[in-house]
Amino acid sequence: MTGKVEQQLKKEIEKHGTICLPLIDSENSTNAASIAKKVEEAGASGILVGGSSAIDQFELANVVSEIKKNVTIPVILFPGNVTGVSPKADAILFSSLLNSEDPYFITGAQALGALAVKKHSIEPLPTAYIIVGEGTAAWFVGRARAIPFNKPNLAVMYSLAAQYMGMRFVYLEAGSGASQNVQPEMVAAVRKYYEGTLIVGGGIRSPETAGQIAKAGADAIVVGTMIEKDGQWQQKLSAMIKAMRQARK
Ligand code: 1GP
Repeated sequence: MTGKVEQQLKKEIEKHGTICLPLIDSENSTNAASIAKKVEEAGASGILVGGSSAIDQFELANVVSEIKKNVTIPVILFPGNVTGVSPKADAILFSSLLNSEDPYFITGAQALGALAVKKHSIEPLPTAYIIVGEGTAAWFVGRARAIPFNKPNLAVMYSLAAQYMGMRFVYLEAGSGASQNVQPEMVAAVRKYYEGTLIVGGGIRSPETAGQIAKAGADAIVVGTMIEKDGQWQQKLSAMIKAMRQARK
């Protein structure tokens, strides 16, 4: 039962090998609408909106509406809690933080938020959210028992479990602004086993790194902090997207 956005993302992945899904944090981004336009022009295939500490639903709703007016690519919610559900979005990474120590982040928030997703006809993308490395907001807020960066097998175990539980997306997350990104070795190990859509994010800030992660087998790469301020990052983002696409040729 795959919806419109999921099919569109699949087509983009077939076309480009690896796609870019920039993340706009509704609470940290200045001028989200203009940022959205720029990322679309740079070649992004969709826009994630959310963040682990975004709790203002009114602000989120405004940001989503403004972005929707400015772009044609899908706007996908990336919630850190039930407050991350917003009516105007096209889809939501309906995520379970598989390696949290708190059941609230594994099934609790999901049960609380599910009816709102249904009510507003937001397309749910069933996602296993797996946190790698410590010290970030996602790690702290989500009470994660983080997978060490040098233990790819642990990420494989969680990803395969996610597949067997029917989750069509896995998001390997080092956390926003992470001092190191998920290593290509871990991405490659997960890719070998996990058959769904593999998203990787956190601390990816250069074309070289983006290319390495793409080459290792990521279907989608998330870039957040770099595009937060409405500044001169557009060329760099285009170079990163180019590197992702070339890596898969
Ligand atoms: C965070 O993976 C995303 O949830 C993006 O990370 O902000 O470090 O690019 P950065």
